[in-house]
Amino acid sequence: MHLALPHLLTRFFTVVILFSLSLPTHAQSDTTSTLPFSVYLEAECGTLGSNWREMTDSTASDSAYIVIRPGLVSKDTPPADADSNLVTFTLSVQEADSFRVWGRVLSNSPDEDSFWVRVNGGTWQQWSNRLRKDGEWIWREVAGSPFFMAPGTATVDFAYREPNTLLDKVYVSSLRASPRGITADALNCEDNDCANSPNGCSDEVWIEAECGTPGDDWIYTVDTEVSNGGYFSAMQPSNLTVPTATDLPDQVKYEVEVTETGTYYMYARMATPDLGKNSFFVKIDEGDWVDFNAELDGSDLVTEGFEWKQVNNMGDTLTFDLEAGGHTIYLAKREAGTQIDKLHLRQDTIAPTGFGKVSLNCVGSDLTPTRAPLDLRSALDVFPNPVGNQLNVRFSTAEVTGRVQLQVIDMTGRVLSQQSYSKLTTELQAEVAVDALAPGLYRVLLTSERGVVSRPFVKR
Ligand SMILES: [Ca+2]
Ligand SMILES: [Ca+2]
Repeated sequence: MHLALPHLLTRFFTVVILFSLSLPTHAQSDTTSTLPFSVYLEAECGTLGSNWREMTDSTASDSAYIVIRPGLVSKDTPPADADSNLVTFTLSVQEADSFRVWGRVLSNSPDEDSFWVRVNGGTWQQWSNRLRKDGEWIWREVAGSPFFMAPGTATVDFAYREPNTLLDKVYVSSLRASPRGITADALNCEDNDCANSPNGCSDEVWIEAECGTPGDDWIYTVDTEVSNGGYFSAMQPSNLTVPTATDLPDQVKYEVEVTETGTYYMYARMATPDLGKNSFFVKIDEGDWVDFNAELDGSDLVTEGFEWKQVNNMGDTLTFDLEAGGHTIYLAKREAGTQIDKLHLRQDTIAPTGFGKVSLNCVGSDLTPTRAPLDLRSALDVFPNPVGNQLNVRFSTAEVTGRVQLQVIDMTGRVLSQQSYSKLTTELQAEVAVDALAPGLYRVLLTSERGVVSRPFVKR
């Protein structure tokens, strides 16, 4: 079946193109991403416009939520694009990907259960479906999600629609798993983003365990209640023998950058399901392997859920003298089933809390087994190119059926228009009016359950 959709995008093209078109085209990946990214943001720690109120509630995450000032309603269209009307969340995206956005919301009435939401200043989405459940806090995915985001600073704006819809927390993730509960640590209440404020991170290193390069004996587990939505553990059987080589299947390798020469302690955010699953080996560069299997005083290493533990050598204090520059950390299996969420190097013995700061190592490794990569790029064709007034989009593959989102974005990743289709057969065809676009370079993006695929095009 061929779908012809002549008036697809015309009405959206009122957005002014603000950015120069000389930006490098390699800023966006043409293939499905393979690296996980997920962060929580407290609503009350966002940038709140003056029309928003922070309220307290012991059942909300961090005991606080936000709500629009009484009397403000904007049901048919978004309210005026003024700072006072918005709540803005800012985050650093390291790799182009399709990101799901969720909100933890509470509504008590069918006339009090909606917001407007947009990403990177793109099209406002009316989010008014399923926000209400018996006056309870619930996690729901916002309308229009997932959204494509390019590397760099990304923003998520909420604006009011109906009154008295409460927003507690926001979750942004490249993973499909649903957020749960309120225990996960939010990124935005303290200065926890090393990409946004590198000075605060200059004397320390943060490493997501699941973003290293693992051998075949490691398992990646998605868990939306741990840092970056996942952790590593080694497969059975355990191996208590100190390793004698590197790059073996039961090891994980991390390439890290240390910006300050100094003496470092290592911390691990980890969970020990039982006393037979509470140890691993670690080494840095050409150093000796360290047998980490006990608390610092030599007692049994036990955690309650995930906790930060100071890494030591069979109970003895351990430090690493590191020059500024690149280093390699190796992790090796000791007891299978020990769960490792995150690693941290710092120059004192103050244990981190929560998720710590955002790791910068979740880029660049094609080996991290997160989602099965599916390169659908050859299935997507856009023509003519360069284009004058009407762009033809053809997506031919039997691999993808179901809901498909078509977006036109500029070279900063800003969504200029979007439309959803139900792809029932092998081929989807759409005609996109682009006459309102300023001359320059753009990209068509198709998001499906199997991932993101994109093609650049030039508007004459
Ligand atoms: Ca909150
Ligand atoms: Ca993690």
